[in-house]
Parts: sequence; structure tokens; C-alpha cells
Amino acid sequence: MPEGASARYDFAAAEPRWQAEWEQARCFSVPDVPAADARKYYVLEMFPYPSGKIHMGHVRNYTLGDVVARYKRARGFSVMHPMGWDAFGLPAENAARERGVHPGEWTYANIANMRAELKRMGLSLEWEREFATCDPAYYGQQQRLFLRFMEAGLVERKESWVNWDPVDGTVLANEQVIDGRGWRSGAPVEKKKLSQWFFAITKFAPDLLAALDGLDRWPERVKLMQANWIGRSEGARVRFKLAEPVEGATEVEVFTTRPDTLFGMSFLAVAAEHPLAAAAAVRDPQAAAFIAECRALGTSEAAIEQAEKRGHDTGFRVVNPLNGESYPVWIANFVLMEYGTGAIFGCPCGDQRDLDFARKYGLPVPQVVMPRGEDPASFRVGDTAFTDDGVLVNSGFLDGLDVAAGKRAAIAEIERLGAGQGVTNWRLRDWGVSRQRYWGCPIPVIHCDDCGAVPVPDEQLPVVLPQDVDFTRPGNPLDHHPTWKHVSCPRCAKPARRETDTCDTFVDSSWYFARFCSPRAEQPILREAASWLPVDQYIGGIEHAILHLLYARFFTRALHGMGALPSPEPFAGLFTQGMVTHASYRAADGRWLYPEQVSVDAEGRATETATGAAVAVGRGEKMSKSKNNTVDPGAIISRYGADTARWFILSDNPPERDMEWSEAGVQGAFRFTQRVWRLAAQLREADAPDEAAGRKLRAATHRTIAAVTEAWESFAFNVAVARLHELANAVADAPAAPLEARREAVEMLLRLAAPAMPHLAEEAMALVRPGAGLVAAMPWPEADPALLKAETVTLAVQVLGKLRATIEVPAGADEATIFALAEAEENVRRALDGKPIRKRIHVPGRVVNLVA
Ligand code: ANZ
Ligand code: ZN
Repeated sequence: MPEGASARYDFAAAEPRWQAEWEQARCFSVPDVPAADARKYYVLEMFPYPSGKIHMGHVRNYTLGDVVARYKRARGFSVMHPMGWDAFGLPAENAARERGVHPGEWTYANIANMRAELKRMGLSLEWEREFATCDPAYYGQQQRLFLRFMEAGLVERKESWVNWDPVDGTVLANEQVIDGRGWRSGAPVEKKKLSQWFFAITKFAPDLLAALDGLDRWPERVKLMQANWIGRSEGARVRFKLAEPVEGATEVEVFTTRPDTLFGMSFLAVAAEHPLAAAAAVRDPQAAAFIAECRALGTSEAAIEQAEKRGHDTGFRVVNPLNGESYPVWIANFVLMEYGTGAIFGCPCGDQRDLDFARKYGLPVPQVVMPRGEDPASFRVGDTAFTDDGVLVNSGFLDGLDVAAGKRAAIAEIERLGAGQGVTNWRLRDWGVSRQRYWGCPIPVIHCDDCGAVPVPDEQLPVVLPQDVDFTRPGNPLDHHPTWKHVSCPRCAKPARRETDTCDTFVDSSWYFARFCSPRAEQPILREAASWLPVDQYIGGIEHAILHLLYARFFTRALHGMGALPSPEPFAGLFTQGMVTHASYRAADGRWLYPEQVSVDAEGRATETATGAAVAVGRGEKMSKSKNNTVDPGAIISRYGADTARWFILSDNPPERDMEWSEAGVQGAFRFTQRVWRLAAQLREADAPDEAAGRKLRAATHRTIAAVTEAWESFAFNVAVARLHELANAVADAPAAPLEARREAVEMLLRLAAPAMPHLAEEAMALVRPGAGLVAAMPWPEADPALLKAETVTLAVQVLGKLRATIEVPAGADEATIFALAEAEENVRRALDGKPIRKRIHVPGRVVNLVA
């Protein structure tokens, strides 16, 4: 053993030491403006919300990103890998309300805590770029962007519905509405109309949809979710004449994607907020009561989707332009005012919601589409509408057509009659960014009675949040602050009011990746630094597949249009990781137990240690505080070291899949770190060096270089781990190989494992090649092509599935030769015991199985 090398790897001493070395050597720093000849690579993980502690999901996310960053750096890229904090949002205000601590104080204390925890992980981050979105220096620049968006016509002020808590007198976010009631007051939530600020994301809907095609390094699943969210629908707007005018109105317009089914109409339905509904409410108290009931449903689409379909007949009637017949007008809770025209025609045979509604209220169900080949005289839908392609029947001039041809023909006829036109409709709504809360970026506008909404002049930015705020009163503290909102109009100098709405926190995360390129610049994004964009590899959870990614794409597209960004897309590559799960334990009385409270016997039966009572074991459940099945990363790092945690989290499953955290798995990873250390510490010349063994080991080493390179490159991280385990075995199995062959094998093991176990790689490398410098600064090893051509292949030989021998066969040997060599083995012959072989199976490079 080389002098000073101890038998055990002392991670607790080594890890902080190497972290300090990397920091001192500035291994992870890159310039704001990339060098002209540099090959840039920008790796980014979705930045964390500073809740107070890191969890295993963070450990997985940041380990994945760190592997990419370290690997790409070694491949000669100039790698930017920054970190910051998504620091505005409701939990800080809740802490203020519940514990009387200022949201800023709470947030910055959490950040300090989590920064220290992340640093212990040994991530190759460039901490000089760090910022929090709640820093005035960040949100001040965001206000600048808001003003630029206003100038570009991308900001609008519109009325929109919000969830209103009548007791607390405050606007509620959708997640604060629980079963239709305010989360704090418990009062039934009302819908209320407020003037709010919107970003005109719908202007970009066609571009945002079309550009998905070019994102070839994004998961298909995410692209599909985005496409559905943007929701392009081809259809028609159709006007129905009212049988009698209502308050001056003579017709109702609907949006439909199925104009081919107009002959199957049963009713027309409008949203509770539709003017016709209001007109009905004036005459009919029951209509008014029904509308109030709909209002209590809140504004979330999910709530509306799940609610029972209900309606109220207004007594008004309309005439269908295609068949001239008259139909009742209902108010229905499932019709959204914000989509299409806020009115639909219901065709129960072709739409499940319409069918449920018709059955509930005894409305007719005319049959107009059916599967081809059915008999129109007898075909009837039961409880399930027929929504597939089929043939149109009982539909006049449309009879016999399929759905697509029927749509075209129906639209042509509607247009000829002057009763409407074919249209493309988008599901995407404009993005309402107003939030009536304190802990967010103030919207930089001043309201003047004479001048209207006046932008805050650039030189008065940032509009800083006041420190002295009162959280004991309900409502928005900015609104009831004694002085903050009282300012003079920037245009006419008369007394005016500051906007007290703050931005949706999704705004903060829509451009942070651009800010990282020049985090201290006096403007939002330094043009020259923006050439770091797009982010080459973005990594995060699937839960952000829609909103965050769509908003970031919108921002980037808008800024690109203004000439501020070089690329119209923010993220060239996207990787979505799976969850970290853990067993959970539940007692018969429903209590969730901590793993420490449970004993598991050899057969896997779990009991509560204190009582001996049986415990139900849940497998693979997402770690969650409510189920007591979380594992604290800090405790794991203290006990086993960061490299062990990183190695284990990479080893279990492909990173896109969920992985189960287990104590046994962590211990396995820990043993591997110790084993690698011993291989390095115990290198010395063999007593009788065996050249052939050396050649074999070198071939294995170089095959591993090729395989692991490919695995890191392609996010097959668990494969890289498996191949490195094999290389460790190969070294251990070649004690007679000459020292240089073994030294090369261990060196490569360390350098190839370094993206995952960076500390151990440094510490052991200092033994294997003293004076070679930091692994973090070494180029990636290259496999020697000559050594990749294996001379022989080792195969396991099984008889009836049981291992009986291993054989060496010439590379490229045919199957007849391979079977002959296998059957000639002494042990194999004995196992076969003269029985005829019924089946021979050969898995190339791995195994021969003989079935006798
Ligand atoms: C008649 C019809 C017949 C419909 C049929 C469907 C099937 P997408 O694809 O999402 O655009 N719809 C229109 N506006 C609505 C609103 N404001 N609230 C609730 N539903 C609305 O869906 C378009 C379809 O959703 C439209 O086509 C309309 O119902 C309904 F056999 O019109 B359809
Ligand atoms: Zn004014």
C-alpha cells in the first residue's frame, strides 16, 4: 500500500477538501461572454423553491445535471452550470401569517440552509451566478421586461373571473379553494370579476405549436401535453336565431368542432356568465339561483370537469339554421365562458357530456352518426356516445358522408346561408399574471384618474416591496399598506395609485435561465452573453411539462422577436426525471409509521416494533412528509458521503423512471466506494506478472471506456454504473496482470466514474497517478480502437439454466463452434450425464444454455 493510504476511504475528510480545491481552482467558472472559439454547453436543472431543506427529488435532479456538466466539461465544452432560487410565492406569506416572521427573512434563511446542503453534494456549480428571484436586482430587471412587453403590445388589462373569499375579502389561488371553500375561512368561494393584467400568449399560439416539431431532444410525451394544452381545434362558429328577441339580442353564436352533427342537435346551452343567462335570471329567480350555484364552483377547470353536469332551462328557444327546427336554450355548468363563444349546441349521440346531460333531463337523443355497416333503423347509442369516425345518417344532405367530409359540407352550407363560418379555435387562454399578494414582483404600473394605467418610468425601477407589512389583516398587505401605493402620476404629477398586484411566480421562472448568462448586468439580458442560449440540456420534473415550459417558451419567443435573444426556443434538450419513491408503513389504525418504528422479518413481514402489531407495507410511493416515508439527504450524506448518495441515485433505474430508495441500496453503493478505494490503494506489482491477463484486462478497460462514454452521453446512467461495476470486477479478478495494466484499469475506472463520484475520483487518483492534477480538469479518456477488437469472448455455459462452466471462444466464432466448445467442457458433460440435448440457446457475448 502506498505510503499514507489508509485501508478505508475517509469520505468525511475528503469531500469538503476536494470541494475547496475545485472552488480555489475555479474549475466550474465560465465567462459571461463565451469565447469566440469555445464550444459552449449550458446545463440547467429546474431551480428549486426554497422551502427550507433539500429532498431526494432535488438530489436526483441535481445529480443528473451534474453528471452531464462534468462529462461535457471533460469532453472539452465550455460548460455553464448555474444555480439560483425560485423564491417568491405563497408559502413565505403563510409562514408570515402563521409564525409572524417576515417572508423575506424566512426565504433567505431557507436559502442559506439549502445552499449549504447543495454544496455538500459536491455539485460542479458556478455559485458566482447565484441569485434569488426575490432579490430586487432580479425582479427590478423583470419589471423592465414587463415594460418592454407592454411597449410591444404583449400586455393587456382585461376583466377576468377570480375565486373570491367573501369572509377574508381576498382573492384565492385555485389551490386555496378546497371543496369549493376558502382554505382559511371555510366560507363558500364566489366568482368575482376583477381587472387583471394578462400576457398575450395567445398571439403566439400557432408558433408555439408549430415549433414543437423542431424540438427533437424533447420527450414526445411532453410535446404532446403542450400540443393538447395549446389545443388547436378546427371547427365552425354557427349563429342560431332566437325564436323571440331577448333584450335586443336576436341570435346566439356557438363554437363547435362537429358541425357535421348539427342535425343531431337536442338543445343549446350557454355558460352561467353568458348574457342570455343573465337575461334569464332577470325574469326567473330559479335561473338566478342556478347561476349563483355555478359561481360557487370556483374558476378551476378541473373542478368544473369533475362536477356533476347540471343545467336549467331558460324557456328561450333557438332555430337550427340547417333544419329550421326549434330547440330549448339551457344554462349548463359545464359550458365555460372563456372558451369559444361560451355557448354550445348539444348533440348527445356524438358527445358524452351532452349525452349525460340529455339523459339526466329527459331531452331527445337523435341518432346522426354510427359505425359504418350498422343499420340506421336500429342503431342507438346507449350510455356511451359514439365519438369515433363513422357515417352520417338522418342528416339530410349530409347522409352517407364520413365525419371529415360531413364537416366540410356542413361548413360550406352554413357559410352559404350566412349563418356562420369555419374557424380555427385555440384552447390556450391569455396568461393572467395578476396576483393580489405581497410576496411577488410588483407590477410596475401607476393608475391615474386622468391618464389611466401609466408605466413606471425605467429610471424609477426597481419598484421595491415595502418591508413594513402587516399580515394580521386578511387581503393584500400591499393594498392596505398606509403609504406604499400613494404616489404621483409620472405623466401629470397628480395624486395616483401604485398597482398593488404582483406577478404570478411563473413569470419569475420564465426568463431566469437567460438572466444566469449575465446575472449582474444593468439590463435584463446582456446581448453578447445571451449567446449561451438556448440551454443545451434542461432537466426537471414532469410536473412542469405544461405551464412552466410553455411560459418560458413564450417569453423566449417574445424576447427573440424584440432582438434580445438569439434563439426563439429556450431549451434545446429536455430531460424529465422520474420520482424518488420509498416504502411506506401504515398501522391498522391508519397511522403512518417511520421506518425506524418498524421491524421487518426474513420473510418480509412488517410489524410495529413497539406493539408487535402487523403493519401494511406500501411499495414505491412518492416520498412525502404526510406518509412519514421521506429520507433526509443531509443525514445520508453525513452517514455515507455525497458520492454514495449520488452513486446510488444513479444506479437503480434509468433516470426517466421512478426509483425506489432503499437502505440496502445505499449500503451497496457505499461498499462500492470502499471497494474502488481499495483497488486504488492496493496497486502493486504482481509476484509473477502474466502478460495474457494484462492484455485481457486492457481490452476490458477500453471496452468500458467506449460503453460508459456512450451511456453518459445518452442518459443511460444506470448502464454506466453497471459497466463500472464490471470493470471493478475485472481488475479484482486479474491480480496477476502487470501493474501498468491494472493501474490503467483503475485510473479509467476513476475518470469514468468521476461525473458520478467526483470526490472519490480525486482522492483515489492522487494515489494512482500522484501529481496528475485534478480529475475535474482532465479531458475525457479515449478508448484505443485497436483494443476494442476483442480477441476472445467469454461465455457462461448453463445446463438447464444452471451455471456449469465459462468458456473462451474466438471473437466471431460461429454457433456450431461455440456449442461444440461448450459441450466439450468437463463439467458440462458431467451435468448432461449422457442425456440428449433438446435445445441449444446462444445469447451472443453472454451465455450458452443447453436444455437436456
Ligand atoms: C357540438 C358537438 C357535437 C361537439 C359532438 C362535440 C361533439 P375542443 O375539441 O376542445 O375544441 N364546446 C365548445 N365551446 C365550449 C365551451 N365554452 N365550454 C364547454 N364546451 C364547449 O372541443 C370543442 C367542442 O366542445 C365543441 O364541439 C363543443 O361541443 C364543446 F358530437 O359542438 B361540440
Ligand atoms: Zn396622470
